[in-house]
Amino acid sequence: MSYKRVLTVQDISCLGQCSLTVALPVISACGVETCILPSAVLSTHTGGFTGYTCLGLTDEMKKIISHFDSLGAKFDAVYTGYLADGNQVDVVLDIMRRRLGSLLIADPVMADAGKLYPAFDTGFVIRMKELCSRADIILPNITEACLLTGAEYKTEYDEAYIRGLAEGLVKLGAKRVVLTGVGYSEDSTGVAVYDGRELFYYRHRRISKCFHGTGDIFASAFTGAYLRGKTEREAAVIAADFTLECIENTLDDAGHWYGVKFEPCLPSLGVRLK
Ligand code: PXL
Repeated sequence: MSYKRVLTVQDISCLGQCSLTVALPVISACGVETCILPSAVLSTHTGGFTGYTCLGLTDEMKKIISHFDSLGAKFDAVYTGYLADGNQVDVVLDIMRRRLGSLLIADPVMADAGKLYPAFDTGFVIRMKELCSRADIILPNITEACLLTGAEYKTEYDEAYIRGLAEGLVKLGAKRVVLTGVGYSEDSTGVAVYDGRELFYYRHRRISKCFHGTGDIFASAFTGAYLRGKTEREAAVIAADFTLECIENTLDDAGHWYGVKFEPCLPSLGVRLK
């Protein structure tokens, strides 16, 4: 088996089961070496906790990149998630300009359910557009796709609307689009993969309760599976099924509101990748 190495750029939320505390175990469970470039340290994620602390690490990121470069470090892919501010887009672009990574997988983490996350404004959306325009694969949810393309956010839509979003994102410059949270009926959701020509759709059961961190679970499992040689479609299906399994494992615990209990599900990733 070829051994792959990814550099993931996202925050450390010390409590909250998202970003790096999800990406490290999930990608590692896929059998892929996971190097990290922390964008910020937060006490918790920003979705539902109040009074969180946040230390942006832009200056340190620049130093880390220079050191990596001096070592001749190379990564099969750079996978980006939550960035602390728009300036960090320049850091990611610098990683690619220095050719430390050959493939850029960008999850434009900034919004959900029609709303930007608390830390972001429209200036951040403009910077995220720039990042996505350079990416090989992007993994937005519908809210993020709307912000990136200027399309109207809808909760009910048809395939033409989803195709329009995917086309808009490819027009922006992204080579491939993996759109999450795409549901055409009340009891189902799914993922759409667009390669600039064909729109592939994978539908699965929808659980009405919303959980934080599931976008990071999906993007991490997708990245791990893709680096293990799965196609974009196969990786999207594996990631969607795994995310659903993690949500199902959390449903019976009403007190566990801030993330999903993904840890007991990690062994199934190896099985899914066989
Ligand atoms: O799961 C996405 C995410 C990552 N990191 C931080 C967040 C969020 C979503 O709210 O707040 C800090």
